[in-house]
Amino acid sequence: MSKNVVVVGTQWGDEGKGKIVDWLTDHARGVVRFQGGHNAGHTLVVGANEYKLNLVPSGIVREGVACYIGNGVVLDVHHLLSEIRTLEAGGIKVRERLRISPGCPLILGYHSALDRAREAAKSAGDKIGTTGKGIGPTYEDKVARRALRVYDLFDRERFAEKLRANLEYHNFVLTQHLGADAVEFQPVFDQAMADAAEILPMVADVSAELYEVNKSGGSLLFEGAQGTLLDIDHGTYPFVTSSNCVAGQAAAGAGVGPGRLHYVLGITKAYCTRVGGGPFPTELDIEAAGTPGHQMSTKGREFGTVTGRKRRCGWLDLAALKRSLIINGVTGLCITKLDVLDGLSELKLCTGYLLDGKRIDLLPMGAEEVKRCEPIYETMPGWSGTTFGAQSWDALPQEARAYLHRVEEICEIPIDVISTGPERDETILRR
Ligand code: 2SA
Ligand code: MG
Repeated sequence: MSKNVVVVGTQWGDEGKGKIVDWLTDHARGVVRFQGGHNAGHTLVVGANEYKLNLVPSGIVREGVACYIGNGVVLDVHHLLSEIRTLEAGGIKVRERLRISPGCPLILGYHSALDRAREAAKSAGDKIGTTGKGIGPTYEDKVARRALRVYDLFDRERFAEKLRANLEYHNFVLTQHLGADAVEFQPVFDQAMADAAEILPMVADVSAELYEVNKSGGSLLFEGAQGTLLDIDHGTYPFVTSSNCVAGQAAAGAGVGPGRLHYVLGITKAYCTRVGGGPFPTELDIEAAGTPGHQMSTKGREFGTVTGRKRRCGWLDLAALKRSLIINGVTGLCITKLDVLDGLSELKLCTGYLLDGKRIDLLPMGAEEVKRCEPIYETMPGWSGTTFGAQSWDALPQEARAYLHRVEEICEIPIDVISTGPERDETILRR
């Protein structure tokens, strides 16, 4: 019987989803991306090799697993092709195993130009801190019903006509409102047409293929990108990405019925990170040596995979996690990077906030209220032993088990998986 699993980040992204998707892929016939674009950075370590993936689903490093890019993904075809070439140079067969939905909106040169010009025009406190990849402007075009989609690439005339209209519209904004340069038609058109021929063999009816996989008893893994608190609707708006990152989006962004999503695995880092702007109630100083924040930043190697930016770090926020569990309908949690906390004398868990003098225990909606939240902490003893590479629950120090138990208790959710290192076998399965 097929069993489909959705893997989502429950924080602000970079929870370690890529490794878990890769580990789960043993049991799946296909891995599906359903939102976001090449703003995502998924790092996988397999033996001596490290892979950094942006668009290609993490299942690609397992032979025989099919990979799908669903209609909910905004696609920079040129970037995808370069990622494919890099993987192929490393001996991984991609083209035979990757399927791309014809419905993906295309990211074209003017989208990243708009993204960067808009960020540049914002004052320091208002900057979203986007990845500059053109994600937001492309989703805007999609919702405004003017986007060029993958299938448009295969009709030269229609593509040219739509592209001209879009450039006329966006160049006005770029030059008149943002003081940026106009984007020229010809280079965008020529590159798109050259790339079109190369991706054509990979374009397929993803929704129908996923249906067939399930019908024949195969299981699917839906690989979320970014994290719940960056969701366009439920995140700390406007400091969010422009897609829905929640588990329900797996259905709409891949073309599967919601009844076929059987298990939602929420990936939660043992502490929090955030890259880019926006409120972060449990944020710590990461610069002062010898502090917990510094340890999270350095030992956790918290740098953006796409942009190289330093990620902000802070204590695990259970009030935010609870919000995530509700929105995603999480079945069970996977805790990652526990070893980064090894050696800290005490640990703090945020169990709620003081908001305008009142205690609340769920992250509020929108950035303005979140900004005013003062975290309420519960302090727990740290552990002196190491959790790195532990392969069983019993191998964890007693204090580490107590910390995890407390998370389960406060959030009323089981921790089904614990990841104790980047390698596949550095994983504890609890049920
Ligand atoms: P965008 O580019 O429009 O999606 O940016 C909007 C916000 O979403 C955040 N965002 C991310 N946060 C964490 N990880 C992401 N992927 C990369 C990584 C990020 C990187 O894996 O490290 O390399 O900097 C990701 N993508 C988008 C972004 O920071 C904005 O706050
Ligand atoms: Mg990442």
